[in-house]
Amino acid sequence: MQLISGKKVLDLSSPKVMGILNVTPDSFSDGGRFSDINNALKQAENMVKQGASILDIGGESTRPGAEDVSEQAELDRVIPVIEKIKQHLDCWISIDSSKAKVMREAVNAGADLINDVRALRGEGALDVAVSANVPVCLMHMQGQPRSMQQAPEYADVVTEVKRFLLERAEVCINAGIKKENIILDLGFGFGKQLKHNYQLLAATGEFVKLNYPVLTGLSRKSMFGQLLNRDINSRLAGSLAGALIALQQGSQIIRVHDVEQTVDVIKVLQAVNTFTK
Ligand code: 7PM
Repeated sequence: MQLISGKKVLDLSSPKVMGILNVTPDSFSDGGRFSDINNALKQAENMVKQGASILDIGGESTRPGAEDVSEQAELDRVIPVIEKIKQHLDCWISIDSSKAKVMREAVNAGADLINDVRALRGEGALDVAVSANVPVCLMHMQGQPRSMQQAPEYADVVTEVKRFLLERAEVCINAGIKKENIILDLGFGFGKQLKHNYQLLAATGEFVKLNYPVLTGLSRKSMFGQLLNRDINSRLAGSLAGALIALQQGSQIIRVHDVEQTVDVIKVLQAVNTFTK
């Protein structure tokens, strides 16, 4: 399995790490400042050095409980960072946005992949993704970021998430997105109770069987905070355990803050496979 974007190829026969790039600007800034951009570039260089194949760049609008960020603010934060990284690094760049205009401008600025937690349901997003002709990550979310964690319910979370993702994939294919350009994401923490997150994690292999690459985003999430009673900065062990569980079931892309440690986990798993051949 591989992803192709323009001249770039990402081989998924071994798992790849997507590093989360924090582009929250310094206080009183909407982004675009020299210090914000150079800070982002330093983080980016570091993550690529540690083994990230993809950098996911987002302007904060999709965070659970978050207020919406204006389109212009998102553009101001994200576009200069994409341009800068494009100049200096040859990793894949992912734009984490649900807004059509942000996606379009990001791809024009050099983004290789669209990561949309709303699975291209926003106004104009599907059309932009079709024209952009780059891989897209479709994520499951129940409800809207602001309210989605208020007692989400499912009869059967695995069945419902699977049905949603397959339906969105079909809509995308019918609109003109190539099947090989679609990545699925179970959407940990997005309208899910603790039990739902763990039921989905255990069912990752069922999603892998659908024959789309599966992206797993667990890093530092509250499914570890709640379970382990750890605050946001003490969830590394939980996140690595979760990553390994997803990797063992065949998830091809792991989206994380802690690139170096996640790469080590992948290498340990690969050693088990290599030395038992
Ligand atoms: C606060 C809570 C801040 C949660 C940020 C988050 C995913 C994503 C996010 C994911 C994909 C985070 C989340 N999570 N995109 N964007 N998959 N594809 O932990 O799981 O970064 S935002």
